[in-house]
Amino acid sequence: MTVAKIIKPRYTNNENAFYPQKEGENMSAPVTYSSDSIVTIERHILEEQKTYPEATGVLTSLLYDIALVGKYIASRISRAGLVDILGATSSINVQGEVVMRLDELADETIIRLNQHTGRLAVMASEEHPDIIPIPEQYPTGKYVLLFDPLDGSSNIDVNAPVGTIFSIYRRISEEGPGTLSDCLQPGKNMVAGGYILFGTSTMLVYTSGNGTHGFTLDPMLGEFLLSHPNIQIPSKPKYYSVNQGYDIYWSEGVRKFTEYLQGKDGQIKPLSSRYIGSLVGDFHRTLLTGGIFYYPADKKDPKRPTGKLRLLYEAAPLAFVMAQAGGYASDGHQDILEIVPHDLHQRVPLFIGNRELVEKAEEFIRTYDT
Ligand code: AHM
Ligand code: MG
Repeated sequence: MTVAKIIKPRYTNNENAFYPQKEGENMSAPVTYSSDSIVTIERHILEEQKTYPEATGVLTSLLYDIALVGKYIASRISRAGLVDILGATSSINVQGEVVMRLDELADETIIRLNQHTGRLAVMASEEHPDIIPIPEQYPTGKYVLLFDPLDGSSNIDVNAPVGTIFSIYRRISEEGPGTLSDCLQPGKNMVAGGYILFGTSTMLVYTSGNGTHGFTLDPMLGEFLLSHPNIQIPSKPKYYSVNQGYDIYWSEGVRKFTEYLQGKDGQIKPLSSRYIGSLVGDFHRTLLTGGIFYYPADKKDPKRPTGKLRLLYEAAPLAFVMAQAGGYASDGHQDILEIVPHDLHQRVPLFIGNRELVEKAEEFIRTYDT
C-alpha cells in the first residue's frame, strides 16, 4: 500500500482556492495518514475539510458528487464495446430503445446528478452553447460547476483513454438563478478542479488548492482509493506531447520551440515524444512523468486561430491541477489562470507541464512571433 502522506504543495498560486483562507491566517496542519492506511476519496475530502473549521461541507458534498459521476461514467465506458452502447446519436438499438452516445450520456449524467442538490447556482458544459440553469423546482446554491463531460470522445471507438474535466467556482451573483458572469471567472478564482481519466484504470485527480491528489477506482469495491498523494511533476522532463502533424500551420516560434525540444538547436538532449490525442491522457502522462503538452495556436482552421482547446472546460482546470503539482500553464504569453474569459466556449493555445519548458515556449514565442 502506498504511504499516504499528504504534504503541503511547494507553492500555491491560487490565493482564492478552496475553503476561505484569509491572508496571514495560519495554514492548517497537512493531512497525514499512517503508512498502512487505505484512504477512500470520501475520507480524504472529509479530512481536508476538517483542517478548515469554517468550511460548511457543501464543497465536500459537491466533490463526492463528482466522484459518483466518475463511478457512473466508468461503469458505462467499460461496456462501450458492447453494440448497444456504441452508435450514432438517437439511433435505435435492438430492443427498440434510443441509443445515446457516451459523451451525451456523460453530459446528461453530470447534470442529473447535480441539478437537484441545492449546491449549485448554475452549470456550463462543453456540450451546451449556453449556461445550464438549475431547474426552477430545485433550490440554488453557492457554487458553479463547469465541465467537459467526455473529452476526446472520438477515442472511444478505438478503446483509447478519455476523460471528464471539471472545475468549481463560487458564484459571484448574490442569489437566485446563477448567471453567465458566474461562469466567466478567471481560473485563479477556482475553488477546485480536476479530471477523471478513464484508461486502463479509472483515476480521479483533483486539487482544491491544497496539493494535487490522485485516486484510483477499485472496481470491485466501487471506491476511489488514494493512490497518488500530493503529486509533484518530476523536475526532469521526459516527454513532449503535441500533434506534430500540424506543424505546417504553426508559427515560427512554436516550430523553433519544437526543434529546441528535439535537441535540434543543440541546447538540450532530445526529449522523447508521445501523443494520444486525448487531452486527459496526454495531460496525466505529462503530470506523472514530467515534460510538456501543448496545443498551440495554428492556421489550420481560420475559425479558431487560437487552437482547439477551451479555456473554461479544458485549459483552466488542468492549469490549476498542474500549478498545484509544481508545474505551470500558459497560453504562450501569460498564465492561463490569469485569463479573464469573455465567452463560454473561448479557445486558447495551451502549453502545460514543467515550468522551465513552458517558460521556454513563452520565450520562443516572444522572440519569434511578436
Ligand atoms: P473534444 O473536446 O472535441 O473531444 O476535442 C478535444 C481533444 C483533446 O482531447 C485533444 O487534446 C485534442 O482534441 C486532439 O486534437 P487533434 O486531433 O487536433 O490533435
Ligand atoms: Mg473537450
